[in-house]
Amino acid sequence: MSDVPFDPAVALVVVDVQNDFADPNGSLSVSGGEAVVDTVNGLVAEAVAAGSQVVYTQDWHPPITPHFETDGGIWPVHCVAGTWGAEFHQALRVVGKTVRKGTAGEDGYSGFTMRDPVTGAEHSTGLAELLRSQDVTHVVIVGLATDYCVRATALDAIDLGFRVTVVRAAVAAVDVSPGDGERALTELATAGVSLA
Ligand code: VGL
Repeated sequence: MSDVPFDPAVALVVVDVQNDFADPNGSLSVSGGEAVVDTVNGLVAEAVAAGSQVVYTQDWHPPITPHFETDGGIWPVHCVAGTWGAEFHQALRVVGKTVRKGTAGEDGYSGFTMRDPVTGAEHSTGLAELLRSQDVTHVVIVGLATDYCVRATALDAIDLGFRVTVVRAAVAAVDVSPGDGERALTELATAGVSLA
């Protein structure tokens, strides 16, 4: 059992537990990514038992997007819509709705908002509206990767007025520079995120 106080006003948000990040053969495989799947599944079971809803995000890119280094961005091609890399890790327990991001070529770091990499315009993925329609006030964020999509999702959740908890044992970092994941967690704590 975790010490996360799940109840119906809490939602578990499972960020990007997709093959390209979580599988060792993924194109942007996160070290320790596969190891969080069991921990996430345990939290999913706790959330369901307590009446919390579980929502999943998926990075869902077109094959050509300025997000990818092949088109001027910084990332290897990953999570292309409809491919194996974009599918959830086969061991992930999926029991709730899925919100996709990056679908129109935007930078899709946050589960809440997408940003056009050319114009900078931001728009909602629909996640905040979905959670608010269920009277959710507190989001518990887990998944991949600590220093990108978990970080961006947690910061947006704070800005949107949610209470936010990130479960350390259920996240893993890209760590482009060693320590990026730990620095992201420190930044989140400073921004008001509880670390469990
Ligand atoms: C992510 C890098 C690029 C993530 C997504 O899911 O954290 N990281 N795109």
